[in-house]
Amino acid sequence: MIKTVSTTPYADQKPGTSGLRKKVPEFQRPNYAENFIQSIFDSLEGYQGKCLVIGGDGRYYNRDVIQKAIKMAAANGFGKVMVGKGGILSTPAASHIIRKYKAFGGIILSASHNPGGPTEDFGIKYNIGNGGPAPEKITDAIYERSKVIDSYKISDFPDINLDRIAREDIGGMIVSVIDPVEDYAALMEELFDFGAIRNLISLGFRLCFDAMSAVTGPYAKEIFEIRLGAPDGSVRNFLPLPDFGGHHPDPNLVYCKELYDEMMGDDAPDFGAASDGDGDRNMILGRDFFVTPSDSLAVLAANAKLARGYSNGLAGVARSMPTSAAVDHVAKRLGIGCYETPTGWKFFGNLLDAGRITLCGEESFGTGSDHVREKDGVWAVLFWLNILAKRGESVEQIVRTHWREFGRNYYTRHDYEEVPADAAKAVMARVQEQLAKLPGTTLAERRIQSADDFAYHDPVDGSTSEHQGLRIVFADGARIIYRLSGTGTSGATLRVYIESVEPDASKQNHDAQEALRDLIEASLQLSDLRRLTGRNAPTVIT
Ligand code: VG1
Ligand code: CO
Repeated sequence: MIKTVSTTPYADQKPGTSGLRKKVPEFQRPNYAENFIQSIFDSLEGYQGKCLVIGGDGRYYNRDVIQKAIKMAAANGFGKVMVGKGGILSTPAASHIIRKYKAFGGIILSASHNPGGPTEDFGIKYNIGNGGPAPEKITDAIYERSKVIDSYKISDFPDINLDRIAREDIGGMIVSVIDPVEDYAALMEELFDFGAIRNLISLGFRLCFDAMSAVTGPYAKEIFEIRLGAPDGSVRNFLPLPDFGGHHPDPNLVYCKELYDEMMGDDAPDFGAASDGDGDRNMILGRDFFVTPSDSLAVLAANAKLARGYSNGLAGVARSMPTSAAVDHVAKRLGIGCYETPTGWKFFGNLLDAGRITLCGEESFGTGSDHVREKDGVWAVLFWLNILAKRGESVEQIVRTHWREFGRNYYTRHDYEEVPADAAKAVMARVQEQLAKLPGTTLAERRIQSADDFAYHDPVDGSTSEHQGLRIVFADGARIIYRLSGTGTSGATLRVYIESVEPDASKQNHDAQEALRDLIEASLQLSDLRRLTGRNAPTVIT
């Protein structure tokens, strides 16, 4: 039976960089999740009788919201729901399932790299039929709807058993509980040379993958250990836990310190990698060597032809604005298009759909291609393994050779987390008010060429997205960028991104923090950040 339940709107259901993210207790308020899900459905047209994919990263509250979403999909007239067993689907796997089965769209339950648990974060994101995050036109419509919603529809059948693979007709809708890994693993086998990687591993190459007690565990176990033959134990923290073992499932130098320390220590494996809560991020480490995500994108672009799925070369590449320009140098050499988009994967969708780009990435440990419409952690790891198997060199050798050939973009991001919103806004305002008079002046002994509030004009659909970060660009290619995070759930997170270009091979061996010291200091002075926030140091440096 279908029930129509009356409700009152919440004013704060504005999707951020990647869906709606809030603390679990906020999501547990009466009808909070229901309101948002109904607002999604109310913003869509033409889904009657079609298929909806539902899955999440296994965090606390995942199963509850999945049951609600299934019952609401039935009541709203979807013909079918495909849901991952155990409620599990990594974000890239969900994207693939949507595309492969030509679903109308999907609901992904995740707050990605944010911590999980009863008092931590939860999130809901809607993906469209191309498998990618809904574009701003839709997320804006969802938000508008959520502000006036007065009822939602839900079927009252019993909870679905999510723990066995089955297909049932319930309440006039097919519910199919699917293996979350199978289709995804098959896609990876098409794109990469598993034989070459298996061979590399059989010759003694040691890899270590940290799933951070999040969603990639089952994927990594199946792919790295079972299909590629890495010894048992190569995949760590492989059991998805509702609270990620109490950690931030964020693969960076701070939250994935154990793996990092191991990779920097004696007897380190040849290769280390990690992914985040929902499986779309990746961190790549070689023995005693950290690969900056921006460099990783550039290396993958330069070596793409070594992987089967990209042997015909690349149509073009794209990076988010704060990502370093390392990949631009590769695109130039290859003579292919290079696009600069705002932060967030939703901005790559049109370029991928239009066939303008094949690879894209973000500085925030996100890399992906046209195989799905999300960034993809395990995919990036396999791409690296494929290149390592084909080149027979170490991670460090490959990156250092790359720098010599294309120049090195020294890069760092400084995050100031949980800053009071007013203080963060004041920092942005302080920079904003100076933008107009900066071009032509000198800062950190470099001439400023341009300074603006980044606005993106989508070349495919003609839409414009404004206020995507404040950027200061120097004549020598260096940049300082200030941006407020759109994924945090407490206070504001201020991000400062700093980059310089070093074409001279004899000067490419410095530590990034050292090489960028003058620009970092200049960024603090220009924004008056220390005084306005009371912070003397960033929370996270990558
Ligand atoms: C951050 C990253 C951004 C990424 C987004 C979602 O956003 O900077 O590059 O696309 O997270 O990633 P923000 O607005 O906090 O800077 V995920 O893996 O959290 O879905
Ligand atoms: Co993520």
